[in-house]
Amino acid sequence: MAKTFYISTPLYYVNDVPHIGHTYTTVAADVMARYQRAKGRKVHFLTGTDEHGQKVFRKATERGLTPQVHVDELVQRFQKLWERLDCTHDDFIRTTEKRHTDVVQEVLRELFERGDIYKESYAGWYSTSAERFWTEKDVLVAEDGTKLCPDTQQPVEWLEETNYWFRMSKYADKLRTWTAENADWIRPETRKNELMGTLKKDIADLCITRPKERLPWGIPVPWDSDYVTYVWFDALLNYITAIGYRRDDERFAACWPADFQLIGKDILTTHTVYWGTMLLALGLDPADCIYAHGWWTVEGRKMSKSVGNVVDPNLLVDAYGADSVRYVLMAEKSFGGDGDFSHKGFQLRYNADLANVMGNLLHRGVAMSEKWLGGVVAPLGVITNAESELQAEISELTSAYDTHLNALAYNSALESLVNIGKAGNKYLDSEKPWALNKAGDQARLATVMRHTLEVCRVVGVLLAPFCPNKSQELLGRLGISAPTLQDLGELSGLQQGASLTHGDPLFPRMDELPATIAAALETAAAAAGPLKSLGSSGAAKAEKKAKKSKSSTKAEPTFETISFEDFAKVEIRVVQVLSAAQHPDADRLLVLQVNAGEETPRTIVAGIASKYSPEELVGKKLLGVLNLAPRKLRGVMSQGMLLAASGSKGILSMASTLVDVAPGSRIS
Ligand code: ME8
Repeated sequence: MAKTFYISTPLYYVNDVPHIGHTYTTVAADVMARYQRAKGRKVHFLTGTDEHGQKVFRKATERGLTPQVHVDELVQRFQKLWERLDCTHDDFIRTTEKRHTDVVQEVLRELFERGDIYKESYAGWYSTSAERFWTEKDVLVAEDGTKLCPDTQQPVEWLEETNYWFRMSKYADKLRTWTAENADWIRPETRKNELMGTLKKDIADLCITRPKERLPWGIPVPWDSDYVTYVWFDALLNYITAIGYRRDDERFAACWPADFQLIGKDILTTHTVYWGTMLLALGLDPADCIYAHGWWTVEGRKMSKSVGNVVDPNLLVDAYGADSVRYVLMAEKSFGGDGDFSHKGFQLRYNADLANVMGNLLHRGVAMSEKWLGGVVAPLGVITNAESELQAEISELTSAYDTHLNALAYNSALESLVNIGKAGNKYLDSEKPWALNKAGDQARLATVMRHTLEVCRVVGVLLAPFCPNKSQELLGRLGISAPTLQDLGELSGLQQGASLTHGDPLFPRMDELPATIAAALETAAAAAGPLKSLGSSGAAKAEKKAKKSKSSTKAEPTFETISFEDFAKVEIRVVQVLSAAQHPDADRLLVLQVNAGEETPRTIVAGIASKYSPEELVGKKLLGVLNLAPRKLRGVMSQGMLLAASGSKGILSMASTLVDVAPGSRIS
């Protein structure tokens, strides 16, 4: 049976609001899936959502919903977005589906029975943000001594727990050999080098469960109901459970190994070291190629909910249309490298490639044929050097497009496509059909217009994987209903005499940003504005006020302003006091255990003993700064700071919220 071309995206965390990062990977996979289908390959394109884990459970609880109801609702945001972006995935898998969970349990049992999974107690640095343990040598140490998760750069905490472990170390050598022998397994080269660095170090065993009492929302370990599998061991297996592993051997054999597994560079280790060893343990080969693409920033900054610069792809589709979004994302940066998204950049790219080159060529070709040749596809006529040269150039660019696209060099493929459009425009400029018309040379005029339209056809066909709707419209205007990649290099594929349709510009120039985008940018600027725009005039006003106050009886406090971005960095959350005790070595201090909405309680040491007794604080919901670097206060490590109103005589009141809200709620 012929091998099915199998391409996958990561399973996105269902809790996250889909943004241009997710869109980028899924559109890249879709472009490739469409291109392979156009080449006649049978394709399986898989995407989906990762639906288990602590964060999902916590969010569902906050909303007063069961986790399943919560994820059933949230998954639609991804499903609807992919529909709006015309993504043609053949399957959308959710890790909560039975077809997945059943097979995960089967795999777990098999690995356990053969000794590749074992139970052991462990103490290590636990990262709540990455939901995984790290060893002492893995963790990063901040300047102030705080230990940080190497993946998320968030603080880690010391945790001791009994869990099940996968013997990843046992398969490390096999993975090293696999990496050495399969040059294309990890791409691009930078990521491969990164992996080689990781593989030079010892590979430890992998903790693959969490106690159910700490993480109730996961796939139960089949032989021990006190445990559930940990997110990665569950989620990674989707790539094979979705294609019939242990359920449909024929289908599985046709698809696996995957041709491409597309991921972002953030999840390289999990997809190489974890996933690679898991597959080797199951006696399966890793994918042919895992491509870890680069990272998008937005308007020069890391995308972040707290900064408020997360770009909603729905807004982009509303304003620019799905095809333009797909095109610009794929054209704006090299696949392996990082790139910055800006609306100005979007407009420039759209105008430069789509409006000025491809749209313009089509407009010229059809308008001139209408004006001088009755609005039909003219005969090829007598070929001169100009057509032979054009033919050679188009053939070369078409094959460059193919080479680039096969190598996932999307932006280079599009560069070749734009160059095809440019070659068509250049040909038209140099052959001057207006002069031929004036001179009454109808035969030569027909040849030139026909060849111009032939270039439009090539543009239309090669645009299809990126801009499926515009491509269809373009080709429809040339009288083509079933485009094909066959004979693309030949400038003779149109039907002589077919009617041409002029219509509105295919890619109208965008001289101004769409109103909705301009409004969204204004709102974002206003949100960040008041503090930022204080700038010099605000500072001058504050200074004036300060000077004035010197002469008055009571000085008004003056403040040094901070930027909105600085404020956004502070994580203030509602914390509930679980227990409180006097500090063993300081009368002034209390040592509190608080629930901050995380998996384990935090210890906070606070200088509030003069105002509050330990007993009266238990159960109270207070406000705490959680991302202050942990520090020792008289020998006890404090993982945050409580907020309180204070006056000249010390603490007046602890700060809290007006109504009862859940621990972990963010104050912003
Ligand atoms: O990691 N630039 O899911 P996730 C480019 N559930 N791509 C980006 C991006 C950015 N700024 N931000 C996100 C998970 N992505 C796990 C995966 S797989 C079995 C489990 C894209 O929702 C990129 O593809 O955090 C990245 O790898 C992925 O979204 C992470 O998605």
